[in-house]
Amino acid sequence: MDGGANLGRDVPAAFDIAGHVERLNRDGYTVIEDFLDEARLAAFRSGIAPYLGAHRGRNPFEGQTTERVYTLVARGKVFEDITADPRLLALLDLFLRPGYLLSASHAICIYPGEVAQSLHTDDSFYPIPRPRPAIGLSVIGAIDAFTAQNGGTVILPGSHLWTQKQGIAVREALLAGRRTPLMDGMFKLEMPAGAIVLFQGTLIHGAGDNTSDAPRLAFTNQYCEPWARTQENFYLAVPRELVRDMSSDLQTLLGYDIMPPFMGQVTASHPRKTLEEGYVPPVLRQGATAD
Ligand SMILES: O=C(O)CCC(=O)C(=O)O
Repeated sequence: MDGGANLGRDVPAAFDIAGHVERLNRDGYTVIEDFLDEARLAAFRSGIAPYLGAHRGRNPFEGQTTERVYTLVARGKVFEDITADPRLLALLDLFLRPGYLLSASHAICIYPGEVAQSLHTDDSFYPIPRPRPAIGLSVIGAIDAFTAQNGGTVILPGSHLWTQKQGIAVREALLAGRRTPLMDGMFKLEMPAGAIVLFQGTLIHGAGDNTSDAPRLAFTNQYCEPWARTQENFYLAVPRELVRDMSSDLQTLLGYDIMPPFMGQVTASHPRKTLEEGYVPPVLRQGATAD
């Protein structure tokens, strides 16, 4: 993947697409430090506040001292904006086919005392042997600054290129409390509030433990190829009345588009037709085979 073009996205001239692409190819991840400015950070905090404080994770993977707020994209304008930020899309355009989808979108609040999440890859549920190109890319964004103490994401640079065997060797070593040379580069990502890390779905990572005395608020948005099944079922989770008012990029991310020649069609019509006011599915209209 080279970083030559931005495919017409409205990105600032100073945004170093080629540098980000180089790091994504080489290390499997790249950090965009100034992704959210102060205004967006404040909007994120006030937008998420009504949803926080009610839940904890139901298993060690979600984190039993961690709170997740799913379907974040549909919970307010700031969440829409960060999901379809042109800088991010300009990078995703270079790794995924046109019509790529939002696969998961949630806030992650790791409370003090949380243990480290097991290391994993975000596209491991696609049963295609490694090494292989990533089927998705993920964002983890810092609303609170990430530190080595508060749960900064643990990353294994270069692991996006590994075989299945290498990943298993690291997981076994960790379970046995051993180290392997494969773990030499492993580190906890520290980044300022407002920064995001964008990484390949094949990169091994996991949330760190929170030994600090404050929560670590973050979000993840994960994107996948248009032919892959998404983790969150946004067709059912996001009401069409909300999708109707979203940007065209976001409508595509939520699946209201076609992957040529006809993947995603709705009764032989374009899925955006379902967003029209008063739309009635053909199956409920006598004599209608399509729109
Ligand atoms: O919150 C983090 O730092 C990582 C979370 C993560 O990797 C996940 O939940 O899949």
